[in-house]
Amino acid sequence: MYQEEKLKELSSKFQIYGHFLHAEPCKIGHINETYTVTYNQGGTNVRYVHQKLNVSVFKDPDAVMENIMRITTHIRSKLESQNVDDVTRKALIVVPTRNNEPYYKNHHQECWRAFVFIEDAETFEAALYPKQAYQAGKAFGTFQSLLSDLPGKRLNETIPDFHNTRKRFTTLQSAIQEDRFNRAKSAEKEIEFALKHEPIVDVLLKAHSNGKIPERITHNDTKFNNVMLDIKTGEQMCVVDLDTVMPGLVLYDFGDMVRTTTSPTLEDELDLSKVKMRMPMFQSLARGYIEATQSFLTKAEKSFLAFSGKLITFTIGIRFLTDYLMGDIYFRVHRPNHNLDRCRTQFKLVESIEEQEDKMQKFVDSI
Ligand code: GN1
Ligand code: MG
Repeated sequence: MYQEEKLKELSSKFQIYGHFLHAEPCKIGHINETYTVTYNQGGTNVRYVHQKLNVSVFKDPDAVMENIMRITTHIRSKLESQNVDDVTRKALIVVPTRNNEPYYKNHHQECWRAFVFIEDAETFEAALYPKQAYQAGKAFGTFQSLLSDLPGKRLNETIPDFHNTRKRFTTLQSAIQEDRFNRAKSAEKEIEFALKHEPIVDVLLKAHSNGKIPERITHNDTKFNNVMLDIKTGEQMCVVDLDTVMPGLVLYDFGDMVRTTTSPTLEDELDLSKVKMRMPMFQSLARGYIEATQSFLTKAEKSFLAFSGKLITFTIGIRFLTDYLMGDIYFRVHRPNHNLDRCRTQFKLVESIEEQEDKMQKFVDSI
């Protein structure tokens, strides 16, 4: 997958004027292809991120990059006007091409972009202690808050109906019916679990269509590994992976934070006995998020926070299950049955949330 020549070629396309030294693939993420690239600039090593956008998932790269340019510029100018220090690590910086375009398309029709590498920051697959969960809540809450006054037209929907659980459920139903790879038999229990949960599918969609909860600008992929934490202080610096930032419900964001910060395990953990929703993580996450969003979060939105963890974990679970049944065409897989394993982990977490949902709800109500 890693082609050094290709990356070298890229270095002359962006407004980066150093000498290419080396590149390392970044192994996280199921969709795009990402590299950390080191350049020599007059004797000093500087790093950038080069990333190939997956255009079969993001079908309109211009729309994606238009959003990202608007978002990052807005956040940066807001932080600068507030005299915040260290702005280069608190807002992602897109490096334009030498023709001043936000991305470069090569002769294979691949879309590449470049970002300034955020130094002295790290990411984790799962939260190690509550302070990290607090920082995750704060990071995405702050991000939403910074974008709450983005001027101009509505952001582009880079993937329409991305978190529409009803649509995801319908797609699963047809994948079960078609069973093109003869895999439904091996996922009987998971299919049963999914179908049994149909009653939760429309809850947030209804609350939104009834006008109970508003559309806002949301991140939509709030995995814990998208939060950059300062290596020395552990404080959140910024969030990355902005391709799905678009109009959405804040509950989708909070739900995916619950999914990815509260269990000690990886998303594809095989030992399901280790998968659980840890209450102290949830409490810190909720506290960090509610503190950062107090300027806009409504009572109605807050009332769904605990539920959203279950819903989004379920939704990602059925997306993995659907992809397993459809022959692994969407999420990158690294072993046989990988998507089924991922689905099992999600459903186990849903069960753990269900066991503790009342307590989660009570906690949120108490702040
Ligand atoms: C994908 O590639 P990555 O890890 O950033 C997916 C998310 C899922 C996630 C599950 C565009 O994100 O929606 O929650 O995998 N992104 C897209 O790990 O589908
Ligand atoms: Mg992503």
